[in-house]
Amino acid sequence: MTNAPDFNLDDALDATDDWDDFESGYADQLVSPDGPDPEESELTTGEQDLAERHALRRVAGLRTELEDITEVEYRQLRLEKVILVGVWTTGTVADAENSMAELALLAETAGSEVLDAIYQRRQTPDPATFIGRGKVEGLLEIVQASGADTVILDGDLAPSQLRNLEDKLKVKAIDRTGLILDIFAQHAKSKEGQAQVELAQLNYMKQRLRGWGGNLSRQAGGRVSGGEGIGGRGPGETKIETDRRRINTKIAKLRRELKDLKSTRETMRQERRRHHVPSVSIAGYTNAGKSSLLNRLTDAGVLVEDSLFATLDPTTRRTTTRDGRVFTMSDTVGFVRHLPHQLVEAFRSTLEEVADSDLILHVVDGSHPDPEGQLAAVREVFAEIHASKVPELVVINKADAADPMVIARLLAREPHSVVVSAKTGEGIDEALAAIESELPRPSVQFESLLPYERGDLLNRLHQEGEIESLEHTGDGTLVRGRANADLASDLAAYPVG
Ligand SMILES: Nc1nc2c(ncn2[C@@H]2O[C@H](COP(=O)(O)OP(=O)(O)OP(=O)(O)O)[C@@H](O)[C@H]2O)c(=O)[nH]1
Ligand SMILES: [Mg+2]
Repeated sequence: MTNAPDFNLDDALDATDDWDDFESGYADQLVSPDGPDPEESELTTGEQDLAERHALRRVAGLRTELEDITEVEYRQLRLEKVILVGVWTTGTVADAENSMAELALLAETAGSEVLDAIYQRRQTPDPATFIGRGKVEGLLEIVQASGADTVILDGDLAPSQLRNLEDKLKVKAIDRTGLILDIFAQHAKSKEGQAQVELAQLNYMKQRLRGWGGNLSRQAGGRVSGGEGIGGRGPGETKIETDRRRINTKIAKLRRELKDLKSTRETMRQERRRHHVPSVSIAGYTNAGKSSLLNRLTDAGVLVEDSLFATLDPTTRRTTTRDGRVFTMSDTVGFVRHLPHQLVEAFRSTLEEVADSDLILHVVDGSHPDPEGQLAAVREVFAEIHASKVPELVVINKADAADPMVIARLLAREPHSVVVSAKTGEGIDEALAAIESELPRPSVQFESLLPYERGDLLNRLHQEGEIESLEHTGDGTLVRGRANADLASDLAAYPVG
């Protein structure tokens, strides 16, 4: 026995009570977008608001074509025709539709064509099939009528739920986590980024393997064969059929590699600390304009794209305040609601840099339908990576495209914020001034008379310290200002008078 799965698919299916025997006679009602879901009414006895609760709704006006991506990219990326499926448990209709719109963007970013999007109101997702079991029949008809080859579920599903859906629908079923992992796999460029994504994917697949018991190789359903499309990139499903042990070996190897890569970065970080160079991290929701802002603030020239998770590999630029103090500014991977835990774990060393910085520029897209939701989602990740203690300056971006009422609402809610447009340059000077005043200041006040042969100390002062006054005298340079403790102790060798 190379693997000892304690999971038995048949038992698991039995545990989903009447799944196999379930006779749905409701197909007609189910296809209608607002039809009731009689099968769930037993669960919610007394609830009369059935039409609302059980509606299998279509998301109105959802974009189904990749509008702003070129034909070439479109052909290259378009691998699947997908149907999005959500379960709406709490919140307003607008929340549910925003969530589905985001799922649609994610799917398009992964290269899919979204044919349809439906969601159902339920108290909790069905343990066997996520959406109500009766609704699966309706979904099957939509799948068949539209020619979809994949359904994407808006949630983090149990392996058995995905499996049940695949069995019923005869097409591939992917959850939100799998979709996001797939985008990361497509976008990772650096060695470290690729290793991080692969680690996250393997951890995700490892859990799925256990779920599928003896059937270790996940079969892609429908027209999509293994190795292609969402969930098939990266480590490659064809390679994982042997056993979990191979995955574990690979995970251990990746962890070692990542540790080595981390130590290189750690050295750089220590070097920066030794020289007391303050660091600023640009963080925020994906597509908020973080890379655009870095470009604006430092001429970094990094990739900007109207796509989710365009940036995966962090970029750090050395820059200076207008009075000449050196600091670094880094752009990093964007966050998203319910960022898969596997990714947070795998990207921990990248994210530690955010937690370790002196200031976080929290960029939020002021033109997004739910900027407050984005701020909250990002702060959840800050808490998870222990970055909540780092001073945060909120940068409300895309002022050129945002509703002034929304900007006013955000300003009232986030008093420590600046409003900018990385696109037009509006507010950038104010943002720079705010950043400069937030940077940690050298701690020691000093006054020295530096002999002219100590130009090196004067140089360091320009870079690491703050010079309040400087005068060239017959005996040397008379200089007064603030310096960090190290530099101040060197300067103390040259007291005035
Ligand atoms: N209208 C407008 N669009 C902007 C502004 N800033 C950025 N954008 C656009 O927003 C999209 C995303 O910009 P990026 O800078 O790539 O965003 P990001 O936060 O780095 O995104 P990821 O790396 O994908 O997480 C691009 O299409 C930008 O052109 C702005 O101030 N106004
Ligand atoms: Mg970016």
